[in-house]
Amino acid sequence: MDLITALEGLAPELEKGLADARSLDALESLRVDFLGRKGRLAHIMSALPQLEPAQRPAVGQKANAVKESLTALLEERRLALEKALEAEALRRFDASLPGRLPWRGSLHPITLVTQEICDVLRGLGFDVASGPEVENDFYNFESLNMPPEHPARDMQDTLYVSDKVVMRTHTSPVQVRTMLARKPPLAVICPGKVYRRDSDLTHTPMFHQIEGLMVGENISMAHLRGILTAFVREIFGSATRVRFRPSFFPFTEPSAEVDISCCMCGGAGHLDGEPCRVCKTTGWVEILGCGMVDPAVFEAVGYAPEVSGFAFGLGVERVAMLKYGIGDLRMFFENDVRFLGQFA
Ligand code: 2NL
Repeated sequence: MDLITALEGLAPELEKGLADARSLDALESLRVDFLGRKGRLAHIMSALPQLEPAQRPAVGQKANAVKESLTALLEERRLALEKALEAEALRRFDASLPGRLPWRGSLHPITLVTQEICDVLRGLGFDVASGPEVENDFYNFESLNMPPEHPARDMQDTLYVSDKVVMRTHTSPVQVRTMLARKPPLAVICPGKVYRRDSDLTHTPMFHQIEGLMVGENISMAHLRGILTAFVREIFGSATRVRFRPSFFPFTEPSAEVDISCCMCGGAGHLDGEPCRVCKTTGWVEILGCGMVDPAVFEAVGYAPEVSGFAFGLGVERVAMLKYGIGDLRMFFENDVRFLGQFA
């Protein structure tokens, strides 16, 4: 059979194949079969060198024309197939199915409780301040009436960066910096991360603290009591009872610890006849430490001996656990979305 006839037979053959091609893969197989490097067109043209040189141009032109028409046939079929596949996909698409909602994030409970506490204290007249988490010995200890041999500086409790540099063990250094930068009267609270060399069921090496400080003329223990009572009633509810127990801190004198009536059992010590697990049947839970600022602290920041003031400090994790009835401190640090999502 001469080459021209063979070339002319390709298009009808491809059309036959195309009639049965139901997928883009089948189409591609046909393209390779007819137009590929080892396909039918190439096979026919491999006989070209055996022709008389005079016959070659005509066959070559025919081959080009056939190649073009085969390509056009394939392209036409491809467009039709794609259209059909798309129509089929649309037919199957059910616009009435419920959509997949994106997950919505939420603030961490520690952030929420910090914001709530700061909002309440701002309402009572306090400014909010922040400062470095890596501190000099002076701001973290020395200025707070804890001289070099003070037991609170023990390597057991403090994370040392170097001899004179520590991870702050409380947010008091921010208040010291505030006193050095401003003159009394002032009222400031300092929320933030603090660090201790401690890790067990009820302690983590990093936790969150909020400290408050009010300094002025004739600031007394009565102001301390009034402010802190108003504060805990805003946070835990207006029926909350408050009691002050004598305590000790190096930077306050006198010092006290504040208990509130148990927010789980309402102070009864029992819940549905069972002993209350939050207050261990005492009806009270400790919520914060406080006191009148020790004159040695005022001296360290250069304040006149006539000024007076009170200060207090609380652990945010502890408040969050009491407020939300969370029994395990580790929940705050595992970042399990099933836990975190409950505070949205
Ligand atoms: C606690 C007790 C407290 C302070 C923190 C303070 C700060 C300055 C001066 C005096 Cl600048 N005192 N802070 C005072 C008493 C207690 O925290 O149990 N915190 C978790």
